[in-house]
Amino acid sequence: MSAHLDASVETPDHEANRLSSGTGNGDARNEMVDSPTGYVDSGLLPAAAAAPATADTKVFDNPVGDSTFVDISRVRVIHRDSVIVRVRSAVPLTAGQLYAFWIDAGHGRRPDYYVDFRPNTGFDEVLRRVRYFGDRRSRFVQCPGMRLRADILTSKPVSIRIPRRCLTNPGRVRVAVQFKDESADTVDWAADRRTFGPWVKR
Ligand SMILES: [Ca+2]
Repeated sequence: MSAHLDASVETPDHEANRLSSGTGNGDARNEMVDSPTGYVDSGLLPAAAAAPATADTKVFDNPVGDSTFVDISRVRVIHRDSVIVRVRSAVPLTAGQLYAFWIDAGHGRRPDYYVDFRPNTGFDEVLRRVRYFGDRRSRFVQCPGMRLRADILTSKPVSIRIPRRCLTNPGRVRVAVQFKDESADTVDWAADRRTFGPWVKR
């Protein structure tokens, strides 16, 4: 994957944003291997490469009982070589829930990336590029190494892991999370509706 660290990319945001249907992901991944498209902001590459293996972690709690069928209780954001988000639910995970994450990678005050998924299902290693909450454009960023986990058979947190290179190696990130019960149409947000948790530095 180091082949993707191409410092010659001038506009990584745009270069990395590839129009995609979201299907045929295997082909898209192969395309990426052959492509010089980089995810890394060339200006940040030397500093990122020399950075010590430090990490920052922020935890923010969410009220229990503020929603039905879905109920976030705690969010932990870890900023290492990947951004890892673990979300505790106060109620058991069930089929028919949708877990949505918005990531602000520091490019202005709005979200930059979005991903959602359902429990116990496969997923494509793809992030959606967004400009604001509710943005549903079909602009995607291939993100090899991304992991999305939600298992209704365990009590483990819902978690995502997104390599920093997919986010153009941000110096800090913050995350907003929404759990939705699609049949009951109830939602719970953390930190709050369309509101991010604290910044988490690298
Ligand atoms: Ca809650």
